[in-house]
Amino acid sequence: MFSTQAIERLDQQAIEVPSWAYGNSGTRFKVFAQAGVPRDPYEKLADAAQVHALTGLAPSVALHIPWDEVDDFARLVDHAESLGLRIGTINSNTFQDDIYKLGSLAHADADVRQAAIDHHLRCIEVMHATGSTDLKIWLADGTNYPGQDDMRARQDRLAESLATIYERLADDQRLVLEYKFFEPAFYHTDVPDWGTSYTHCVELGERAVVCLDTGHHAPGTNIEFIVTQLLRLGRLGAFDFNSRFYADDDLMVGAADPFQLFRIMHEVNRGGGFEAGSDVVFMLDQCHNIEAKIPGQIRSVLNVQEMTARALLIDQDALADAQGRGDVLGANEVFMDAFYTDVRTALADRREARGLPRDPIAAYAASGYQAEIERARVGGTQAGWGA
Ligand code: AOS
Ligand code: MN
Repeated sequence: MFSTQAIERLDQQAIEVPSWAYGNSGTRFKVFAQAGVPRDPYEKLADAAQVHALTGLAPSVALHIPWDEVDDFARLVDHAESLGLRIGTINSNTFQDDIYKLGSLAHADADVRQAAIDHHLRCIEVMHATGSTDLKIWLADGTNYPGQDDMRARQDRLAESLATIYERLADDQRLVLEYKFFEPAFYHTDVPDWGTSYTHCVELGERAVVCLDTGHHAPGTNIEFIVTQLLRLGRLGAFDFNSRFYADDDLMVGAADPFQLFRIMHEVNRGGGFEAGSDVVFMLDQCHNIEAKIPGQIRSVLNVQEMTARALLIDQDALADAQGRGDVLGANEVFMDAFYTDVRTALADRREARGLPRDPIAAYAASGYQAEIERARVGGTQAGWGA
C-alpha cells in the first residue's frame, strides 16, 4: 500500500508524550482520581515507556517544571534511558503561583517579571541536566477587561523578558513560544496567535520558534494554512497535538476531527516536516480526565500515525497535475481518495514486521501492567496538576 519512502517516514515517526498526561486531571469542576496513577516523574516515565514499547512511536517525554522537579536529574535521565526513552521538551509554568495573577513575563511589576525570568533560568538548568534542547513557553498572561492594563506596554515588557531568557540558552537550545487566543485571560492574551508568536521569535533570533497547539484557535480556523506558513518561514518548532469540540479541552488528538489532522499532516509533508533534518517536534498536550491514561496515550499516537499514513498516500504527482490543469474536482478527488483509505490493517502489518503488537491497545490490556500499577502504587500522593 505504501511507497518505500512512506514506509521509511512511518518507521521513523516520533511523537513526544507529555508527562502530565499520566497524572490526574480534570476540569475546574472536578478532578477524578484514577487507580495506579504515578506518584512521581519516575513512575510517569515508566507509564510512558509502555506507550513506546507497544507502538514504537513515542521515544521521548516532555516534562513540566515544577511539576516534574526531582533532586537528581542525572538519575531521572538514567531511568529514562533504562526504559528506552529520552527527555524531550521542558515546559515552564508561570500560571500557578499567586504572584502571577496579573501576568508573568509581561507583568507591570519588575519583581514579578524577574521571578518569571528566574523560573525560566531554572528550566534552562534542567535542560542542561537532561540533555533537553527545547524550552517551551506558554503564558497565561493577558487581561480580562478593556483598559485593565496597557496592551502595548505589555508587549514591550514581554519582548524584553523573552530576550533575557533567550540570551541564556546554549547554541543548541531553542525557545519555543506557544500561542493561545483566550483562557485563562478572557479579554486579551499577550501571545494570542501565530503572528504574535512569530513576531517575537523573529525579534529574538533564529533559535526562537513557534509552537502550534491545535486546540488554541477560534472555531473554523484553517490550522493547516498556519502550518504551511510557519514551515515556509522556517519557524514551526513544535506541535502540541490534542483536539477540541468547543474550547481548549485537551481531548485526544484526532478524536474531534480526523480530517483536520489529515490536512495538517499533508501540509507537514508538503512543507518538509517529515524530511531527515527537520526539527519539528510532534508533541501531544493532552489530559485524560475520564478515560484510562495509558490506553488514551496509545490511542492518541496511533491516531497521529494513521492520519500521517493517509497523508503520505496522497498521489503527489496526480495532485500536482490536476492542480496545474486547474482541475478543481480532480485535485479534490485525489486528496479525498487518500483520506478515505483505511490504513489500519497495513499499519498493523507494518507493526508486526517491526516486532510490535498488531493491536497495541489489546496488547496493553493483556499485559497485566495496569493491574500491577494499581496494586503497587498505593500510598503517597498521586501526580496531578499541582505536581
Ligand atoms: C495551555 O493551555 C497550554 O496548552 C500549555 O501547553 C500548558 O503548559 C499545558 O497544557 C500543560 O497544562
Ligand atoms: Mn499546549
